[in-house]
Amino acid sequence: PSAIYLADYREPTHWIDETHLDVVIFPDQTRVTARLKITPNAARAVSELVLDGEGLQTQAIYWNDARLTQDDFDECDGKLRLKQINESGWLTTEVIICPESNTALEGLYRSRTMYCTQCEAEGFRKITWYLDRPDVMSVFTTRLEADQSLCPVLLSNGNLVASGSLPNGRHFATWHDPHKKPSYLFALVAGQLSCVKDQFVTASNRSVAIEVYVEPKDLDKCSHAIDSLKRAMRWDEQNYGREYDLDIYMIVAVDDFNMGAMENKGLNIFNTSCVLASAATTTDIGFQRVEAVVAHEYFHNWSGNRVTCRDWFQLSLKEGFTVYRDAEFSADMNSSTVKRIEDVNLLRTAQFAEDAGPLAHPVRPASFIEISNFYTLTVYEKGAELVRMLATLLGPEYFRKGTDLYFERHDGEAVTCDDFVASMEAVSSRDLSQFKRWYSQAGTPELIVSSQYSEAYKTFRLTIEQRCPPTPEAAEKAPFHIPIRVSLLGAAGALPLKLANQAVGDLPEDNTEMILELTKSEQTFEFAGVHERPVPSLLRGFSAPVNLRYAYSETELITLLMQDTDLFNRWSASQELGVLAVSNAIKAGTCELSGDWVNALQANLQRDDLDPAVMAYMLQIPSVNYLHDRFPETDILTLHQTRQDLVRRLALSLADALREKVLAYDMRQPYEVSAAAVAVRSLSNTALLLLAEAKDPLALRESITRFKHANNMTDQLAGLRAIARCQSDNVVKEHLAAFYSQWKDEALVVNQWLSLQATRDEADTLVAVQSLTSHPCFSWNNPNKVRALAGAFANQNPGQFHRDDGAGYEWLANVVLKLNQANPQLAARLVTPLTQWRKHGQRGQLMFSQLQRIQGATLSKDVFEVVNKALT
Ligand code: DPP
Ligand code: ZN
Repeated sequence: PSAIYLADYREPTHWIDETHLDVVIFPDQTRVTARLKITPNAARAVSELVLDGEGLQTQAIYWNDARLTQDDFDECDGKLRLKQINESGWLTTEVIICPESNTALEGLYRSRTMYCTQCEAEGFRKITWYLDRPDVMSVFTTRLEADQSLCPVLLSNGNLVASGSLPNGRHFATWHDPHKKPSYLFALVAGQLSCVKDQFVTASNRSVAIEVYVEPKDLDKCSHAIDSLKRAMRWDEQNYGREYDLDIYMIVAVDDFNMGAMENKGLNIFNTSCVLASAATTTDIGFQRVEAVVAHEYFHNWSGNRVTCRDWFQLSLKEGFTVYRDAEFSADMNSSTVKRIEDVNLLRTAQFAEDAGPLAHPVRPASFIEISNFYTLTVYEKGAELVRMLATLLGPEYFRKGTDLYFERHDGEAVTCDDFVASMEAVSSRDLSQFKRWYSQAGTPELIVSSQYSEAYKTFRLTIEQRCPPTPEAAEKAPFHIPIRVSLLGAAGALPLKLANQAVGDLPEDNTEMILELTKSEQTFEFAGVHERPVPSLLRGFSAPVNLRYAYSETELITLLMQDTDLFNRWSASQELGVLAVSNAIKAGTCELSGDWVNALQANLQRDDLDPAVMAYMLQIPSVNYLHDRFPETDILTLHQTRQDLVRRLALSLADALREKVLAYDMRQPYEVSAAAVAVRSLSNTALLLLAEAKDPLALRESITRFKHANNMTDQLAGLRAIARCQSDNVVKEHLAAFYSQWKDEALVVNQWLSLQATRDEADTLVAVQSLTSHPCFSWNNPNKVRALAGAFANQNPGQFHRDDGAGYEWLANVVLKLNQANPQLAARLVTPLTQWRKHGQRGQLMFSQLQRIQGATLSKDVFEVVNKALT
């Protein structure tokens, strides 16, 4: 396999103005006839037309209704070449495909009772011959035909324009999508599905039908998705002036799905895990995920579908922007601080590691072998941070003007990240050329900050240096343009800020917070009129995706933890205190907790003006992965044990306050997913789990009570997790068995059951995990199951995955080899933890040899790219 490069981008040689598909489904044999209106692209003046296709059995090809012979075309290596296409005309191809044997879940495939599609990024070529690239946009008309009883429901994009019965128990439906779209947004569904209907009235008073299609057993789990959709539709009207543009919006829930969900025009296809929700079967986190993903896919209708990507290097244009949009939506619907904490945790623990490893790539990559490998945390989460920084630099008013201009300028077009930034520049008259380095340079910049207070001059200076480590695409980095939100905390709160060279007239009314713009490798910012030595509150709200280094003393961190007016930074200080404790423990070889830290947490636990959900996060010691980033020289198992020890000691020291939180919780309240209710559960369950780590007698009792008498999945699972941490092996097994027999018919709950077992830090966990792969509930063909077991084991069980004997690595490599050809996308994702081998010293050699073993097999493009980059 070879790489393709952004620098080689050329416009397509031909356009496809209209696409007429006829899809005739028979068991084991689906016939696809595509009639394409082709027009040469005058700008290219190339007469050869080269179409993409994979795994198609070509039956016939016609040009303007004349059947072509073998001399007229050439079919090889996934390309169909037609020589003299110099003028407009109709190309018709007939192919046979077999969705039943499609385990890669790309293109058209069968999942349980239905046929469905996944075309992003390059799956459409597995359905028919096409110019399968996002800058070729076409108007689609799709006729579906199938057996009426096997596939009573027939759906595609746009509006239903015809339907009816046919002889032999068959029927058909024809759908027309009036909006031009690239092939990756095509979708069809055919199967046995039930439907929940609702409607939404848009700001301009148009009525939109909402239809959610699920298996009949899941009909009672759709209301949360529908409510979330309606909230998202309203929110996008109010916050971005974007209205929905078709008369119908459909969502289909599919159990076998590689991604979370897919934004196909008018016909979203969702992984069941991102759409179904009920109190009995779904945790609070699950409910919030459904809300976020439903909103994300809906927001794509503008940021992705109406304005799409010119090429796949621009993926973050739609994904980064849409993740930013869904994050702001979730922040508005729930606790904004909690949302920010969750996102920053993900960035710091996983995206930073990606950006520091062999697979690091810029938000806009310059090359790739397999685009599926670039649906990454960098493209999504870091990409969203770039949009957030633009919003910070411009301020809300100009940012909104910028998005309005972007949508207006480019409606119906396929564009680039540069076009997005150009709209921001146009409305704000700011020069963002340096900012654009964020799109082309990989790596997480490090900010090294120092300060100097002058008692005599009443000045406070912040000197900020930026460095960015080398990444595969470049050793040297030019300085980034970094917005740093700061406050200075004095004894009585945040101080008014004035830079030494700033005129008083330029100051805003509330000037206790300021955005410093770092553009050089090193800069000093001097504040004047500072009458006491302040504690700087830096990078508030995580205003840039960087590693901040400032030598805070413990006392300063505690001041931030208790008094910062930015709640996010109070949490951030709590994490830094955790890092400090780990650092002390590593140095001293024992784990003494600082009394001041414990007292501060205690005091926070007793405050009633603090969001309990944020408090719950303040009680968390940073994850092992994050700690490993901070202490790269320390072995991962040492870090894991140190962390566990710290968690236990923290629980012991806070035991009284934690017990109070457990006992104050009333389990019998009716379940509600409001931010306030979620917060109370979160703190109470966090307290229970901490006490369970310390084997506190209350946890022994309460874990069982919570498991047995919970009226919702959040509490029941919290009970089970606590049981797994504090009870004897027999009691744990007994409750795991009880949980399974209670929920064996609910696939999504069974996933939780698998994950819980895969993340147990016990010597026999790997054996248990291996034997679970032969459990009747498990299937290698279902990505959710594989992720719940193998993904959870490799990513969330540091203690067992990194076993000294390397058996954890070996098993993961076996899983990757098993899935390599069957489901390349999934396999390539699962291999990720092994790619971090360089961080693991001696242990890393064991990971390395497993990567080599994988490399020795005949690899799919997906796995090939990841493994080869990891080994270079
Ligand atoms: N369906 C994936 C997402 O929405 C890819 N577009 O992020
Ligand atoms: Zn997306």
